[in-house]
Amino acid sequence: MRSIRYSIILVCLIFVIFAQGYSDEVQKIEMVGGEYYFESNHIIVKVNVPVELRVRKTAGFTPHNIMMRSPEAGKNFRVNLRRSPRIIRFTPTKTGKYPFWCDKKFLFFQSHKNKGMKGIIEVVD
Ligand SMILES: [Cu+2]
Repeated sequence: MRSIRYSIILVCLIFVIFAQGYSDEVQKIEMVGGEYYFESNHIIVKVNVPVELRVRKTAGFTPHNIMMRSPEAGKNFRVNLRRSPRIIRFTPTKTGKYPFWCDKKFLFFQSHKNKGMKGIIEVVD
């Protein structure tokens, strides 16, 4: 009788451990960067839930990147874009609106950011 009780407890424990492992939610977002925009340029994510951002660039020779400089909110990266998606993972740790942009610039021309290649990640509760 005692061993049955222990078996049941053990099975429950294993179930709880597995359930936790699989309940990890990930917010998957796809994005495209081109001349001179991001699609989408306004993204809404939940705070403290991991984000997987898949960003690719449109055809063409103009180089693009995507960057964020909000380390206080868990977002700090600069990734060059390619035709195949680059995967950027982060977990937003604070609510608010945080900018992202492309900082590429050709000679004395305007930066891509100033031409409109920018957006906002809005982190909500
Ligand atoms: Cu660009």
